Amino acid sequence: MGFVNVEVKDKIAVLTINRPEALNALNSQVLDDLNAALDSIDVNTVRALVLTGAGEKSFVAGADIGEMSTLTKAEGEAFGKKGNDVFRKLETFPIPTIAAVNGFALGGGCEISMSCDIRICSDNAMFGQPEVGLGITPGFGGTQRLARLIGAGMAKQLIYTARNIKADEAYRIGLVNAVYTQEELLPAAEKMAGTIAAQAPIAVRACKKAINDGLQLDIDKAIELEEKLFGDCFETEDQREGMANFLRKKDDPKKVKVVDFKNA
Ligand code: CO8
Repeated sequence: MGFVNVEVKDKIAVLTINRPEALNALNSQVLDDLNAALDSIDVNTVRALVLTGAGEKSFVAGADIGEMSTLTKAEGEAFGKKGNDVFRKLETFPIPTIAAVNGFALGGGCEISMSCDIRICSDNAMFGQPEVGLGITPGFGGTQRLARLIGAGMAKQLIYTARNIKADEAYRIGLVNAVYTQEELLPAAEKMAGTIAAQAPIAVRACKKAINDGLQLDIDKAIELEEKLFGDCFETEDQREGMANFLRKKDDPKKVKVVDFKNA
């Protein structure tokens, strides 16, 4: 699909942003292709998604500076909206998403990784929001998501100073969950996606919705939302089979089996 490769392996999909000659920088076409790639995923069969970048050097080196350099105010705002619409689609994608950050994740690259549920990275990864050094703000959600993920104080420091950070610091401040060697990164992401895909899909999706939507609500409303989503899991085939499997196991440990959840 143009600048985005989509590979579906059983119940997981791997999306690779593929513009290595520009370190996978996001121009309008890449954003359109990413939008189309997300639309192409059948979320009834695919249960987890991995997002990565082509090549060994870069995940995404930001929005395309060449394309942005001549934009008017109105065009700048429209470009911001274009990116935000795609990133919001990714953030609210019904199934879990994992960013496998395999190198530079700068500007829009850091921002797209933060639109995923989970970030893991290779030891050569570098994160940052260098926009103020270019005379702009992070415009694809960086001011909002970085502050929510690592706290306002650390986000402000990184954004105001335009300082890039390496993988170990990204791990220390909680921007990524784990750091792997370059060779280990994608297999680790696929393994995690596979583990997620083996759980009851209706429940996993409900957890994503509960966490994402709940974080935008006050605690009483958030708990109400959790109750509703918890209730929605009952009477599903997967809830019945998941619990029945546990009870069979109690009767006779030899009856332990991996439940083949049907997404029903
Ligand atoms: N945009 C366009 N092209 C890029 C970008 C980019 N962000 N990053 C790298 N490239 C291109 C280079 O121009 C170069 O192309 P060419 O071979 O034709 O000269 C090629 O990729 C390879 O890059 P380098 O030669 O620079 O590779 P180095 O290893 O020397 O350096 C770096 C790698 C450090 C990543 C360097 O390329 C760099 O600093 N890139 C820019 C990083 C950056 O500032 N990113 C943030 C951009 S701003 C942004 O993302 C805002 C998001 C919100 C937008 C809101 C819209 C309103």
